[in-house]
Amino acid sequence: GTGSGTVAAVPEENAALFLSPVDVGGQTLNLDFDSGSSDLWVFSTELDQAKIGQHSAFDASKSTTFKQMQGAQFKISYGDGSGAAGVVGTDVVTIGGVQVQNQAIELATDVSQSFVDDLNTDGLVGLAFSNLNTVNDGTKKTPQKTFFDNVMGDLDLPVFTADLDPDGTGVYEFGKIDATKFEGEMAWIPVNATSGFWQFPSTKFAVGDSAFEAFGASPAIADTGTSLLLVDQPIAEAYYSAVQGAELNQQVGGFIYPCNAQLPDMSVAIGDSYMAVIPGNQITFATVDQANTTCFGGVQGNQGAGIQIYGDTLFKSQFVVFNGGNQSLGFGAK
Ligand code: 0ZP
Repeated sequence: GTGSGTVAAVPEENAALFLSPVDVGGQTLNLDFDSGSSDLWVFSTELDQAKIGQHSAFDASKSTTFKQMQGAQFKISYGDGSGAAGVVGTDVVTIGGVQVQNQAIELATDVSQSFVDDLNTDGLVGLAFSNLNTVNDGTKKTPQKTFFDNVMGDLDLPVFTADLDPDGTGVYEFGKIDATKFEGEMAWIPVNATSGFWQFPSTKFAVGDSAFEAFGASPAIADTGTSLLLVDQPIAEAYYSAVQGAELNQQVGGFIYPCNAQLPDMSVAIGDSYMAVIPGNQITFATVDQANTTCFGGVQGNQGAGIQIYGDTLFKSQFVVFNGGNQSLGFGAK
């Protein structure tokens, strides 16, 4: 077996995303680990040089282990409107010492402008369930396995863990649970994987000390590829009604408030019995003006999307285990 492995999660764009070095056929790329999608795609030399710019791009002709997958294509669009499309092959992929011999690698022949502009991200590693993978043979879907699906059976434990740091470099680990990284007992919750996401119920919340139940709250998913904590709109409204001077600003696209406001903690239920607490002082996501007087929160509404997306705002205060064996999530405060 492969055992286990550790790889850095380096913050980029004011910690709006995290990048990790990944070896594809002997070439190192900086990829965004995304538990909200299931495609491993990379900038490739098949892209226009103008779009590659300063990115590292995978050159299949320089890899002795790359095999093309005849006729296979991929096309993915993300929640934020960005996307990529291209051709497909397999190669040896190594992450933190953990290796997969025949990993499906999707080579972008086109990427949306946001990826051109984001100079550090060379692609994504999808870590949701493999049924969401977008590879097709030109006629029908032919979903390929994610890196985690491929390596799971070789790991000491069928898990990967996310330990994103609120103000520095964190780690992703495969095959082990480092119990020194969180406090107390881990809370486990089964996931409903039929949607392809790491999905679980979350119907209780607290703003500071005042707890409430939101009957009919949308299911939540654990998504390392989303920067913010996106809760049902009424929950976000309840949170910001406790913040002096907060308002929903359509131009900015979310709730803003004076940067000198005291932010209450936000707690979200993970299943029935565990409340994950995000400290108020970790909720400011960014400033929105030159003078740094107006701030944009890391908790925002999902604008009626019908799903709550728990992104990096949550991962910065929680150590999270993704267990592919019994399909569950483990949460520990840190
Ligand atoms: C992000 O969180 C962006 C940042 C971002 C986007 C939009 C509005 C924002 C407002 C405030 C703050 C951040 C915002 C990530 C990001 C950060 C920094 C620089 C970036 C430069 C370019 C592009 C993205 C940057 N995006 C989420 C997202 O789409 C927004 C979102 N999430 C909407 C849910 N709904 N994340 C995807 C991975 C991204 C893609 C990774 C772009 C970075 C590059 C997925 O995790 C989302 C997932 C949605 C699903 C869970 C409902 C998805 O689209 N999966 C694809 C599957 C296709 C379903 C089969």
